[in-house]
Amino acid sequence: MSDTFDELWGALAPVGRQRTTGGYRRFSWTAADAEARAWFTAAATDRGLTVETDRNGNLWAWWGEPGPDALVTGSHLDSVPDGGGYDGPLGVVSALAAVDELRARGVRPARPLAVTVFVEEEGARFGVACLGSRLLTGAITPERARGLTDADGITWARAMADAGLDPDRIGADPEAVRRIGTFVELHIEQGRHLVHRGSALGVASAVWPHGRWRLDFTGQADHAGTTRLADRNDPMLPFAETVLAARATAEAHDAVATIGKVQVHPNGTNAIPSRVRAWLDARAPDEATLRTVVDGVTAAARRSSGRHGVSHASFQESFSPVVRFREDLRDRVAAVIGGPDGSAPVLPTGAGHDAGTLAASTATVMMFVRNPSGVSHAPDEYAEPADCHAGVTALADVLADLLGA
Ligand code: HGY
Ligand code: MN
Ligand code: MN
Ligand code: MN
Repeated sequence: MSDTFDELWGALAPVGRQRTTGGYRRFSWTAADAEARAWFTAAATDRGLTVETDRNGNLWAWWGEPGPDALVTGSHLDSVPDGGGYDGPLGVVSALAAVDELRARGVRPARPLAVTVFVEEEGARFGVACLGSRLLTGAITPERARGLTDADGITWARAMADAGLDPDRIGADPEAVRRIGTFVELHIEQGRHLVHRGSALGVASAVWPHGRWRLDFTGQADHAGTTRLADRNDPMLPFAETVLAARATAEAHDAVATIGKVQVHPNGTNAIPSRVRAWLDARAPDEATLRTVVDGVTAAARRSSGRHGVSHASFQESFSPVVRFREDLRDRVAAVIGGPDGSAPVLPTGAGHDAGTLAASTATVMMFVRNPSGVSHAPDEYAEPADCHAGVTALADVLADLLGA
């Protein structure tokens, strides 16, 4: 058994980690991202893999000549603000370690194999999740992507150009998608299903439909001390009522709704805001329920804004339909990683992934590694070393099985 996981993990772990909280801030096209991409390129090159950057900024490290029916595995290296260290990197590090494991077993792939890193999976800087895989598959137009901006108004095009890539080349890459025979993504579980099942590993059955909506509340800026309450058009009030409405609506429909990002303008202690801009992240087991929840929240926002003399507008910024992974592939992988005591658990996820984007056009399967606390998108995200190593062995088993080795 080759055991390079720890060495790979130790080299990547410090990149983008915040001293204050231990969480990660690895936003696309920033210095931390460049450092993470350089780490990946060096680690892959050290393994004799040929690294190429596609027109959208995704990284592909090839074992053998790039070609049709490739077996591809990987994930992402970017994070949410103050995120955990496993969401994304566990899939990338495990893929490189699985290549080492396959080599140690004497496997020589009869078909091309690639390890990938998709760019801007979290959408933490530019607002649309899975941007690299959406561009690759044509699930977002290059025009829309080029114009996406971060909190400082820097566009995707500008940030990409500053990182040395040509934003005029971005867009669907049908040749690159056709080349993928099967995509396998290993990911830390973002929940506690595997803990409850007492299993280190699991396989995804589906990704819940989910999306992001921007909610704008526009009122009248004024002095906090001299403006009578009756004379106010304070956008903070309908915003606050909408946060509570989102929770109540989601609860009533067994869905989830989160408002975790808010921008207040002008954001002064002694100034009644002129505008509150908030983002709703909503997810549900099916699309009809998701639509009901989002309609309920935006209706509540409109009603509340009317009551407070505030104008309201809501915009859908991204939407991911339900993904059901191919059952034959799902069951095959569950059998391979389940080992002698039977198939591994199969579970849905409320988290979006590049595997979900690719599933629309490629045979795709996702494997999960147990997360003892279930916490994710936070510094406490963690997986036991023994479970990480089990994930590498299982990924190598799955790749070997899919290679017919
Ligand atoms: O938001 C998500 O579900 C994913 O982590 N991008
Ligand atoms: Mn994530
Ligand atoms: Mn992820
Ligand atoms: Mn004053």
